[in-house]
Amino acid sequence: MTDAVLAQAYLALGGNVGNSRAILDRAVSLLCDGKDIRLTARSSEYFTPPWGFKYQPPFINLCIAVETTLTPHDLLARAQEVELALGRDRAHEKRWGPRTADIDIIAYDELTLDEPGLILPHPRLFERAFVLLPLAEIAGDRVIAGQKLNEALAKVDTTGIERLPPLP
Ligand code: A4P
Ligand code: MG
Repeated sequence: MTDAVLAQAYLALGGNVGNSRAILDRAVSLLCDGKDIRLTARSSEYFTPPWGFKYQPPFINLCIAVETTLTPHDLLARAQEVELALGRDRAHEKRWGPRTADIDIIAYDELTLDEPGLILPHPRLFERAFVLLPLAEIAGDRVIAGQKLNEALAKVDTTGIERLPPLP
């Protein structure tokens, strides 16, 4: 990986179908191949109550920081390839419903983008404790859309979220 045009991005991963911890671990490995995308930080995994559509199993969530030579669109395409490789079936799922692996780009450098297929920073970031908690663990002092993540975290309800110990 050359460091000519390196961007820093944050990604949020979540899943609630199958062995989510193993699936998300695989997602991180597939995504961060060390060539176009290099992992620089990884949060703990969290057990989180379902948000949005409540009648579904709890999720496992985590966040990662990466350095990448990919454009934001190519990074999203890569994330969607990994979702697919891990068995995500967009055609048969409901919005905010169960899924094997969901990968959202939370921020890409200081870029703001508002396109039908890609919005940056992620538009629902500040409503989601299941993203803010792991993200603040690895980037609490980072400011996104004018808000420090630690301060944004203090404003959301984290009831029911549990930080999981690392797997042996
Ligand atoms: N898209 C636009 N901007 C972005 C971005 N910054 N990152 C577009 C990723 N994708 C982005 O995504 C729909 C489309 O959003 C993509 O095709 C992409 O072009 P999707 O993954 O199918 O998402 P969605 O379910 O329709 O909506 P959304 O708001 O992205 O929801 P999530 O986060 O995917 O919702 N509860 C807990 N506790 N933990 C979870 O992880 N996840 C969901 C799923 C619901 N409840 C949850 C969790
Ligand atoms: Mg998504």
